[in-house]
Parts: sequence; C-alpha cells; structure tokens
Amino acid sequence: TPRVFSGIKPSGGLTLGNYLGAIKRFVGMQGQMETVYCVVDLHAITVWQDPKELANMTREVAAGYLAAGLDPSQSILFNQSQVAAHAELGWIFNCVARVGWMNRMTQFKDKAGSNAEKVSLGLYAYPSLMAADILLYHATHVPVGEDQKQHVELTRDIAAKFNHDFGVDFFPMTEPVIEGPAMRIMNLRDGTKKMSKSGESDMERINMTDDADKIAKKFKKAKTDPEPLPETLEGLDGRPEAKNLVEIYAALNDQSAEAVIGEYAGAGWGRFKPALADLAVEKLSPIADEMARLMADPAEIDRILSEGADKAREIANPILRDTYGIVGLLRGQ
Ligand code: AQP
Repeated sequence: TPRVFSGIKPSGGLTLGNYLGAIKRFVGMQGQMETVYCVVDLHAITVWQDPKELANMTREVAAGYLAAGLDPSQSILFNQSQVAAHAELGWIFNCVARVGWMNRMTQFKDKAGSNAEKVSLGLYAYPSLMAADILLYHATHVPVGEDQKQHVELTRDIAAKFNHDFGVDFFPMTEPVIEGPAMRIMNLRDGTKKMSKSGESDMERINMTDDADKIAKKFKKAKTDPEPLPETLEGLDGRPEAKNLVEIYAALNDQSAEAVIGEYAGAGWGRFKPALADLAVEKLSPIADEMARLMADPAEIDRILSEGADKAREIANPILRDTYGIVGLLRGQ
C-alpha cells in the first residue's frame, strides 16, 4: 500500500520555504494515502542546538504542522527521538552505505564548507539516518523540496544494496515527490541561495511566526533587479530574485508562475511587492495565530506527539524486527 513519510528538522523556526516546499504539500496528501510526518529532532542535533530551544522548536514545528491543517486522527505526527527504531535502523544503514556515497552529498558540502574536519560525524551520516526514517515505514512516497532530492536517491541506493547484499526483496524503492511551483524558495537577499531556518540574517527569510508588519518590511527590502516584471515566463531567466518572488506568489495563491506573469506583466516592484506582501499576510497570518494558540499549551502538543509515537512504533517495530532477522542480529521474544 502507498505510504507517505516526510520530516522537518527543529533546527530553528519554520520558514516560508518549509511551509511551501513541505508542510502545505504534506497536508494536501492527507486522506489520499497513509501519511506519517515527523519532527526529526535527531537530525537537528547534527549541529549544535541549545537544549531548551530544541524542545521549544520541536513543539513549534509540531504546531506548524497542526496549524497548517494536519489532523492527528488522519496522519501520524511524532518526534523522531521517541521512536528508538530510527536510531537503530540508522546504525544498520551506516554499515550498508559507503563512505564514497556520503562524499557526493552536496548538502553536506554546503553545510560543512571549508570546515569539513570539524563538523560532527552525525552531520556526515545524516543521509543514512534519513534513509532509515523513510524505510522504517516502507514508505513509497516522500514529498520533499528540491534540496532533498539527492538524499532520497541515496535512500534508494541503500535499499537496493541492502536487498542485494542479503538476497531479499524487503525495502521498497521510494519515490521522491517534487512537484509544484515552490520546490526551491530562495533567500530574499540573495536569489542564488535557498531560504533556510538557520541562515545568518532574519531579513533573508519569512518566518511562519512573523507578523504582518515584518512580512511587509521583508518583502519591501527583498533584493530585486531594477527591471519590471517581464511579459513572459522566459523573461524571468537569469533573474533569480524576480523569479523567486513570482514563484512565492504563485505557490501562496495556488496558481502557476505563468498565471502570475499574465496578471502582472510589465508591473514595477512598487506594485508587485505590496501585492505579494498582502497575499502572504492573508495566507500566513491565520496559521501564525493558530500556532500561537497551540504553543500556549505545550502539554497538549507533547500529548499529541507521544500518541503519534505510539502509532509510529506499531508500524516501525515489526519492520525493525524483520530487519534484525535478515541481518542475523539476535533479538529475544
Ligand atoms: N527554501 C526551501 N524551499 C523549498 N523547500 C524547502 N525546504 C527547506 N527549505 C526549503 C523543505 O522543507 C523540508 C524540511 O527541511 P528540513 O528542516 O529537514 O531541512 P532543510 O532542508 O535543511 O531546511 P532548512 O530550513 O534549510 O534548515 P537548516 O537551515 O537548519 O538546514 C524539506 O522537505 C525541505 O526540502
């Protein structure tokens, strides 16, 4: 049966990139397939996280999922560290994946930069734990942004090598689901870099908790070139900042980028940016309000996560037990 798995790291507050590239689509798949969504806290600690802030951000990411429409009676929602099987299968996959595969991961190269000797071993092995997250549920579909495509491909490589090495047909070949106009939302100050939770300046991203004034200010100050919007979609080529703002508008309004260009052809930034800010406020402020309401009751969020973890274990534990059996690891009754 088709099953969806995806996750978000609580490594900072949610951004518009996480919302459009991930959460909004996760919620859209609910009800069509079995859906399992995770707050991947074990991934967050691959870089330093303040312990109190980590707990708080884990709840905030959960609140973001819920506020955007995730229904815990239709989807499983939990935080990764509560289901020990993730770490256990992650170790087995560390022994299946090859160092050479990890060396090709572009996200690791981006994050480690020139500092590769000093980053955590966990950051290096991150894609192998991500493969465990997905395959522990025998997930067939993984909705992700463009930036995660390579990691889902690695997940397939790990599944194939495991199946081949042990002569079984056990782990499925997972498909990345990357579609829609907002698969890569870029930084508002530099259209060649992606919008990230942990980017240096707050002005480069829209946070899901930003109020109307902040949203308007950030779009007003967003970098652009001086040209007006083009008459055709091709006119956005070579104009990364302009393209990004058009794509954000399209994704927020459930339109194609072409339709947005159709409406705003020839418009200057003095017209387009306020329209974009108004649209963003209209779509995001109800979510921000609901997140604030949920965050006022952390015990309720913790309860939802722990109930979700119980349901997740019901799927994950039998798959882990079978994996141990295949590998030849003894496990008592
Ligand atoms: N800019 C983006 N555009 C589209 N999708 C994005 N995603 C993240 N940024 C964008 C998608 O959000 C999901 C969760 O990502 P994550 O939290 O696991 O890790 P990330 O991709 O590393 O996110 P950040 O925001 O950049 O976090 P930091 O700064 O801590 O590394 C994924 O599906 C991702 O594709």
